[in-house]
Amino acid sequence: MVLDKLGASLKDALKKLAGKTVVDRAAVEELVRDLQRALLAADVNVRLVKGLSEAIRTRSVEEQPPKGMSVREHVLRIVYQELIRLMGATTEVSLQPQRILLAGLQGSGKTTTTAKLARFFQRKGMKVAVICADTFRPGAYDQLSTLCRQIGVTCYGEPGQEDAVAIVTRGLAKLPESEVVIIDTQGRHALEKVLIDEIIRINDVSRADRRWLVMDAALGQQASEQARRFHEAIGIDGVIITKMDGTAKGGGALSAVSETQSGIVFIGAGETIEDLERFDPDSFISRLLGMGDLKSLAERAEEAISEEEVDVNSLMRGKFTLRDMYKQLEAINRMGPLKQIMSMLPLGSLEVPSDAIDVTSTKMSRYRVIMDSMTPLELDDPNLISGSRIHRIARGAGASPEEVRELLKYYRMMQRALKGMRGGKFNVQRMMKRFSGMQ
Ligand SMILES: Nc1nc2c(ncn2[C@@H]2O[C@H](COP(=O)(O)OP(=O)(O)OP(=O)(O)O)[C@@H](O)[C@H]2O)c(=O)[nH]1
Ligand SMILES: [Mg+2]
Repeated sequence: MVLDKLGASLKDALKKLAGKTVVDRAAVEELVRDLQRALLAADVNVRLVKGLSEAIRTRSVEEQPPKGMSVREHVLRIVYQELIRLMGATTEVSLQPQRILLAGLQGSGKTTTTAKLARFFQRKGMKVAVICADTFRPGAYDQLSTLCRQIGVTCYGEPGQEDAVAIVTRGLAKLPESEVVIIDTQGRHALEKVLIDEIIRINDVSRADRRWLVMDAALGQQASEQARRFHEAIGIDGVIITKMDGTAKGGGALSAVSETQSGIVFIGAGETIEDLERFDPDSFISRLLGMGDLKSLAERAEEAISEEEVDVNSLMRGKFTLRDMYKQLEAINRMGPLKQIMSMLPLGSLEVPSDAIDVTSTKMSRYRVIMDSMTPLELDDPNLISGSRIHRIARGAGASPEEVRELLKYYRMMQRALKGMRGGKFNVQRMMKRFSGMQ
């Protein structure tokens, strides 16, 4: 896996959060600092790291956890979503006939990637050809044609010819049969004007369908500037990051993609023609964090939200019965035992403090059992419940009268909290958090 080190430190940061008994502002702040450290060490753009930190802070405080999701899971989910956002858009690779123009600085891996891409489309059953439009590097045509020979792909070039634009025009005219044509261009060691001017002209004459920027993963912080300049020149609609196998600093190139308003299309992680991988932000982050399952946790939360059961309107009118509270407890239960959810997170060998999990979920299920032995009338109007009813309910539930009183106390606390909240944002989850604070 590329970026192992970044993955490890991100995982550590999340483990630390998972191990906390309470997830409050201070815990979020600590998490943000840990994430910053990890991302900056991998050379992720400073401005982007700041943006991500802000987003995590604000969203953790302002957004309400989806029904049935704990604050801890809510924060983890936000982190996950923001990391994905950092990776830019999800890209599509069309399998229609198309012309692809590759741009990039010297040595970024354009020529190698041209052959890798030819292989990719060839494997999809498409007829592929490439054009060597690099008139700058000596032996550029030989390098590309040698690679193409290995995979039986046509390579058009005119060694000795100096006009790259003319080569592209003639090449395209000679390759009418090809469904995919990939154009390899020259690279310079810096963003010289000649380089930019030429790529603009090649882009025009080739009428390229895709303009992909090839960037070396080791670029670090300079990656953003480079991406921006190429984007201004020809409008980059996808980035290919090469040499991800050889650096711990790939975060710079990975995050530079946000400068182009596009996404990472492929990742090169090796020198052979087969070493090209499609890039999907979601699965990349999941793999990086070692939490393939976090995605399914997020999906479960979406489901829980869509099964909206509590009549928010009646709650807003001030009517909050034990029945509503029961539904809340059920929603939480539907998410599965907290323990199971925690086990989906990348905690590895970490022991989650059991009082953070067990007491809360045990108490929740106790409360549900107690409510099961109440009459419908009592559930709708908890004020009816006093003296002898308390004893009856307790007996029916195999509980002590004390427990029933505790439940009623909790109910009143929630009711009060709701009244105080009317007109403001409705957040049963936050109340559920107080629930765990009551232990
Ligand atoms: N390890 C590794 N090496 C790579 C990868 N991609 C390219 N390389 C190597 O990087 C070096 C430069 O690659 P080229 O494809 O020649 O780069 P270029 O952008 O065409 O360079 P110029 O034509 O000079 O601008 C070569 O030695 C490649 O083998 C990769 O994903 N991993
Ligand atoms: Mg080259």
